[in-house]
Amino acid sequence: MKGEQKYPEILAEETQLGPYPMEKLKRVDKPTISITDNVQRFDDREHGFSRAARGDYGPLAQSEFPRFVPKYPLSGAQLDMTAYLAARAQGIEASSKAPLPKDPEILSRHIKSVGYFLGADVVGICQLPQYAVYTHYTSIIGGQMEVQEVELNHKFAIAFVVDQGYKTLDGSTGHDWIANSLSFRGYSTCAFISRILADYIRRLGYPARAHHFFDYQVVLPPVLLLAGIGEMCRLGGIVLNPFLGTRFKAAVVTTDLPLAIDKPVDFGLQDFCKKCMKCADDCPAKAISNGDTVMYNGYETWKANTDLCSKYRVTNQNGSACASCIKSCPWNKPAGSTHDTVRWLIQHTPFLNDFIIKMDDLWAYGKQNIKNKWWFDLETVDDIVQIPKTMRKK
Ligand code: B12
Ligand code: SF4
Ligand code: SF4
Repeated sequence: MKGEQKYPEILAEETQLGPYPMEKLKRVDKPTISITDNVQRFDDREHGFSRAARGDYGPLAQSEFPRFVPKYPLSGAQLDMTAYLAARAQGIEASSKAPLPKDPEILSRHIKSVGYFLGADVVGICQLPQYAVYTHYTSIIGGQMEVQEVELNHKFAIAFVVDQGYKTLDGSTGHDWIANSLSFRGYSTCAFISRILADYIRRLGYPARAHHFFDYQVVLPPVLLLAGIGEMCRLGGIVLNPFLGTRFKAAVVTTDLPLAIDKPVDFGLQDFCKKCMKCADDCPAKAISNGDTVMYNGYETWKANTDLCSKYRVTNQNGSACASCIKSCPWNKPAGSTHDTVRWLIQHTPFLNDFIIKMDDLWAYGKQNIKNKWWFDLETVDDIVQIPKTMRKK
């Protein structure tokens, strides 16, 4: 087009944009689980945390709900900052559109590069499916809680994830005092990145909204799946990435900026999860299915008992929340050539999967590595920080 700015070729090349070689994964037209045309939208007042807060899981879960994050000083500090970002209004787009290149591929590679520049570990883009939009959500703008009906018609969803931290999880049991800080490492960084990314797109003249912890109008796992971040896994309707396992938190920015979309990925996880039960065996709440996939709400999933998980995470007296299923998963590994070879084998030689799972046990992966424990075990009770009751010597 006359007068259109030319951009360096690099924006259109298939080079690796982020820290992991996502561009090398096999792409498929449809996700590796079945999804029908009959998936119903969900009301955010009915998920596990809302139910714990209103007393559906009994008086202990209800009274613990407001303190299960801030009872550990580090996750309390992370929660405060995340809540501060969530309470900010999201704003409207600039009155004129920036002179951007017309090619959606270039725009997508640019937007992904912005995500990586800001600190995301994996970024993908898909069309926003309406079934992933909540029917209602609880807004906390300006500190006021208010239930609102959701109408969100943005065409695209930019999905990204942030690592919860391999080394720290390695030093943790998975359900101790640091567990919630691992979650909030992801949540706080996701809030920061998604708010900046959405604001940037609005400054280019296009509508955009950030969806992150405390301020979601979207259920994230189906969006992560369609954006090619990973495949659905045994944990039950959540996504596993081949380079991070499930050791991440995610956020989404929805927008009408005209973007090119990614395809879902297939790295052989469905067969692997069928044979591997490590997360189900290690879950302290016995919330993860060790059976086959089932059809639920119009899609195929390993249905977890989310009531048991929610109750356990909120009432855990030996720590703050839980990440045991993330820790024990054989895909929870650091980057490196040995692990890259195993990733390749799983995709290309599935008959070796049983052997790979046995080797993972033999090498004691998934056990606590005390050498990597760097934090203090502390619990705040009535404003006093103390050694947790459950850890005091009798
Ligand atoms: C509430 C909540 C929970 C609650 C209760 C969940 C529930 N079902 O009520 C509990 C405490 C159990 C929980 C636990 C965990 N959670 Co959680 N949780 C959420 C939250 C805030 C809301 C989800 C929700 O509304 N569920 C209610 C309804 C929709 O549940 P459902 O019908 O059973 O559907 C679930 C899945 O089947 C899938 N899904 C929904 N619709 C569709 C449609 C299709 C087509 C498909 C394929 C899937 C799918 O998403 C739902 C996830 O709960 C989301 C954030 C978000 N906005 O998505 C994070 C979220 C799903 N959790 C996340 C994680 C990582 C965890 C944990 C691993 C904890 C941890 N230490 O990090 C565990 C895993 C437990 C497990 N076995 O799955 C991540 C998942 C990212 C990913 N890998 O996909 C999210 C997206 C948070 C984030 N910002 O990153 N969680
Ligand atoms: S977070 Fe903990 S309780 Fe919940 S499914 Fe995972 S291991 Fe089980
Ligand atoms: S522990 Fe095994 S079964 Fe569970 S999600 Fe990881 S690979 Fe799948």
